[in-house]
Amino acid sequence: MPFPTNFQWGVATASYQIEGAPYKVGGGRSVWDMFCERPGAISDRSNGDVACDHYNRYKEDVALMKELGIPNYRMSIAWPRVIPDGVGKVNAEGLAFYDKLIDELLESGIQPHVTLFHWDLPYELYLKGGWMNRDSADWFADYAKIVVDKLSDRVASWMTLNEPQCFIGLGQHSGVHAPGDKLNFKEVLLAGHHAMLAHGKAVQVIRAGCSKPTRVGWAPVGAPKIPATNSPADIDAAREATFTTTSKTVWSNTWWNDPVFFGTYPQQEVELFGSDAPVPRAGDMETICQPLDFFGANIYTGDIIKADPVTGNPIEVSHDLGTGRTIYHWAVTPDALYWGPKFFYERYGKPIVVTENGMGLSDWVARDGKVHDPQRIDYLSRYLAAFERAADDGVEVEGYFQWSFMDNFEWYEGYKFRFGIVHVDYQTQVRTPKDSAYWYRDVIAANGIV
Ligand code: GCO
Repeated sequence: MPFPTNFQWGVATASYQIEGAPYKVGGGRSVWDMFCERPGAISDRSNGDVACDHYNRYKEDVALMKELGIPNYRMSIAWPRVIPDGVGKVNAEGLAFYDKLIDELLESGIQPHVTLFHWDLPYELYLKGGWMNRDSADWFADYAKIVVDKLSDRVASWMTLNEPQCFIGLGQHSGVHAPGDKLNFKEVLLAGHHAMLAHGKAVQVIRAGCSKPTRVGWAPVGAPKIPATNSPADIDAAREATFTTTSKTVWSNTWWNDPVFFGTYPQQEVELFGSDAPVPRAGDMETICQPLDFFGANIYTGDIIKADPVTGNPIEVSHDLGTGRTIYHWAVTPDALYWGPKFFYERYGKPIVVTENGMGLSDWVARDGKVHDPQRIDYLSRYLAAFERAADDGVEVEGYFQWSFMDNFEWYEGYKFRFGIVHVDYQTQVRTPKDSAYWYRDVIAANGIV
């Protein structure tokens, strides 16, 4: 059995995607509230005002998690719910919501894994420049301290930022996520630098504020490359492609993880980005590079790479014609959960936590009252088999968080794309565990795929 006995099986969600009631009892506005008001920004014209109404139904949701035998829950905190203006006055009622939620989880035997930032930046901070403002690192550290002081007596697992590639890249470069900006590349990288500083400062706050043993990490996009064949040349090419970047893009593994784990920006990208690359101030890289306990990554798919027969250089090749696709049209590539953990473990040397993995579909309640999602079961079982193989090959694996516990607000796709193992009827808020939820319960009980 390659998964260790203390392996963390879990599910993941994020505040804006499930909670609803963003302004309830004193909460503030986030950039996602702003973005959703923009005509055309969200494909079904929806927003997170109600979402899964988790704010009001958290007890029911936790009870369902317990019933489904889920021992670990990755959740995030809405910064503007806790500090409506992002800095300054704390909204006691907002903080109390998370306090009650954590108690409810622990009373149900479920360990909370808290992400401090899953994209709902306070709107008031956006007006001050958001991540473009170097002070954002301190704003975030101050917010982290409020949360850590309140919850760290009970929360022993923390993640700072979710997917900087997305909230910086999609949020401020391509503009398809909140706040919807299209900055030039130099400014994008500057915002990213500040986000990494925020990460480092938050890690310091967590370490200083926690009295009991605590695991700390972050949850970037993990974009592994998959070798086209098992030839050593293709494997080397895939490894090289996983850790290099060929254009001015933030879709990089190394741009974000090298500073955080090694304290340096990757030289190859610094050269490629030229004068767009940020110039760190004295001490910045030391602040960014705080000791972390695990390598977290959200992994959904991977590109296929082979070695150029003459030069050996990586070349991207198409997925096989007719390859299975998720509702986002992401290729179904289970080997991403073999090669990703393997390459990341080789380079960064930390135990791997898959902080997200799952399949978006458009599923519905069938005439028999159940939700049949055989494709999701097949997807998850293939990916888990690959992860298990990585463990078998000596990769230290610490946890796996399925995205997502329940259907929710899927950003610019609104409520059309469903990632849950629990179906949510948005008219009635009725939750229906899908077939995959019962399947996952059995996987967890067996500590591996069944
Ligand atoms: C992500 C996000 C999730 C998405 C999921 C599916 O980190 O991209 O963490 O919020 O909903 O990945 O797209």
